[in-house]
Amino acid sequence: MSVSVFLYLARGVSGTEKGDDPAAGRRKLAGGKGRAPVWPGLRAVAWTLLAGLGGLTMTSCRSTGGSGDGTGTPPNVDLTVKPWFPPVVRQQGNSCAQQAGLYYLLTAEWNRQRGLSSRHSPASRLSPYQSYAMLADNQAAGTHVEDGWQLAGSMGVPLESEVPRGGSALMHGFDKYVRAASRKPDRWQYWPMRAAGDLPAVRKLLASGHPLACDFQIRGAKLVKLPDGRGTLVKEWGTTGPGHTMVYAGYDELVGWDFNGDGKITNDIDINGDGRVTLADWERGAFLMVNPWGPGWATGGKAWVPWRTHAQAGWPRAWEVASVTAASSDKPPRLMLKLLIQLRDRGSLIITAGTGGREATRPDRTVQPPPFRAIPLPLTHSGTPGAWEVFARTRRSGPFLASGPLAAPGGGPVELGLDVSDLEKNEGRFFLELSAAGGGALDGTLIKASVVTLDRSGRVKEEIPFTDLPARVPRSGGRWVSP
Ligand SMILES: [Ca+2]
Ligand SMILES: [Ca+2]
Repeated sequence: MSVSVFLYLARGVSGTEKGDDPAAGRRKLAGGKGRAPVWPGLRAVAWTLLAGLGGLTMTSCRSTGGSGDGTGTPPNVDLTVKPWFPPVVRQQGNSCAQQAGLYYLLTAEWNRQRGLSSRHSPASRLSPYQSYAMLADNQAAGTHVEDGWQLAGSMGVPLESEVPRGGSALMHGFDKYVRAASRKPDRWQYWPMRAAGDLPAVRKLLASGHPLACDFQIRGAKLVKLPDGRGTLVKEWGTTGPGHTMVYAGYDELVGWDFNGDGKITNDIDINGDGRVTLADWERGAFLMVNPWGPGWATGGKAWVPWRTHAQAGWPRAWEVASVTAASSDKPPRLMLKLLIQLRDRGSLIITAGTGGREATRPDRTVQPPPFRAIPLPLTHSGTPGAWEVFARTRRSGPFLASGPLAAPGGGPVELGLDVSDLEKNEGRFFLELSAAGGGALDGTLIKASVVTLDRSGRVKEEIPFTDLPARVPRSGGRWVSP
């Protein structure tokens, strides 16, 4: 088993990734080009992860049959009927991870917390497509939920009305970046979901209004229609190919299927013949899943996922589910870097902003705002990276930005706004450095650059321009300073 797990982990790095629109998936599976290189120490990390997963397996051996309740959670939950749960839509490209993490989960969390509806208009929902443009080298490329949340934690998330469609260009307009920067996740977590003992915590999350992200190999999955009009059930997942990120929006402990064909739906019979009764033997109990493939899939885009499939899966990401919470207040940034810039290739661009004294020639404090950052972003916990985190782009050395031109959606220079509030306390002059990571070269023009201070409601207080602009950006990078 360890060997097969390692192969899955290795595949996550070197070949296909995640997400798969049925049409785009064929291109992706055939190609797999444009992959980022494997970072050093990957093998060691993968084996460390394996050791951790081995411990999880042993824990799961202790699980027995039974209802799995005892937490006071209701027998069924359906969050899709809540006004704050966003409408089921079809993903563009292979954006499933950003759809699940940002459009579904973070929109639901943001609006539930604020008592708002997600149904009125695109201005009531968060867009997955700025993150997808930053993380995906092309529309057939998959991304990671972890990366979307990491970037959202640094930059915030624009509304669907501001970035309605997928594409490779980044959002254009400083004011949009300012608004997005106040919409951030507070924290996110990965929860074990492989044994009966894991169920109470996961049920409790759903029962308290937190939709979850899940991930399975969907290629080759078998769907069946349930009798009595209860919709579609995923009888089994595929065992090959890339993972696909989906959303859990509820559960029902009565929904089940007679998997062993004995005419009964049971949770206390050893149906897989391994001599013990574990979650893998439960025929009853399922999560209500929403697939980012949209309303044309299964029953209105939804299907039941039997709890047992988490215990059966050989795909490590199926052994955990993910939750996120929204920041409790709309806290606008206090200091933003505003750039009007055009580069032929953005993939190696590192941006460093700094401050120093009024006469300083070098900064005494600097920040590198993601995604234009050289240093990996830290995990949100002190443990070993789990299956959802270990291959994330933001865990490698940056920049984290996918390749492609740095330009506005219609071509021409793009206006960016990057949160550099960490520099706020310093008075004096500002420094800006553009550099190329990993032996890359910069090719383009910096038209305008300034540092903008904002008040507590996000309104511009002051704009301090850098001098000597516009300028051709030197191939190896350049430096500018404020007066
Ligand atoms: Ca049965
Ligand atoms: Ca068994």
